[in-house]
Amino acid sequence: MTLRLYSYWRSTSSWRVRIALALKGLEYQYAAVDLLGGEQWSEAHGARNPTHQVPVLEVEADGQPLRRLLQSMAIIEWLDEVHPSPPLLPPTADGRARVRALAELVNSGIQPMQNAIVLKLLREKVPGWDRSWAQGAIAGGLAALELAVGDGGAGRFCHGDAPGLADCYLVPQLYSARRFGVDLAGLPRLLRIEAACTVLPAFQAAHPDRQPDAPAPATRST
Ligand SMILES: N[C@@H](CCC(=O)N[C@@H](CS)C(=O)NCC(=O)O)C(=O)O
Repeated sequence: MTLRLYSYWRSTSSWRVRIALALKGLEYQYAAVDLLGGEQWSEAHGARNPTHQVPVLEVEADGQPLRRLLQSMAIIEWLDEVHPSPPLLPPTADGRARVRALAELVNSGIQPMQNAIVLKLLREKVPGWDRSWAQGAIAGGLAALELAVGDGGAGRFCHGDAPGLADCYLVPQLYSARRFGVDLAGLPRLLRIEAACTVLPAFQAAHPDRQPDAPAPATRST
């Protein structure tokens, strides 16, 4: 089976999938989609994903038609079902509901508020307003996540002592928060979990700076 991930180095949604692939030790082909250069709007990418977004995971297997998986949550859950070891979701229904809720706080609660298309529309309506909007949305969402992980279910990671689905969402979101200049001082649990993640080789391999389409630091836009 060949896996091909359509990704952009700094896309937090692609990064989630890269972490999951790395945690599972799965080899994959990296196919860069240059979001800054507008490549997502090409006909070719539109055929892969009607939303023109990344990530897209293509799956090629002998004798089977090409499959395209969309949406980081669906992709990571598919990976977990098809490649169950190590598991990214806990064994109990209660545990899975907790982990999915933590991930959704980021996936549907924070990231859609600060994604590039939303900020562009805001900027066009009220110049200069996009950054403070994003800061407010991220700060509010992360404050809720800090409380949610403090319910007793966290260990070294968001759920227990092994990295899992919720951690795939947390780490990229904290990176994004820093890019937007959000004050993270009131989030000690999230920062402690992030520190436990970032020492792991899987999280290091998935980092934007390590991706083939990452530009040299001196040539990066903010
Ligand atoms: N809910 C989607 C979100 C995907 C998403 O927002 N992708 C962004 C990058 S993080 C994107 O492709 N944006 C296209 C653009 O900036 O034009 C997922 O989890 O996969």
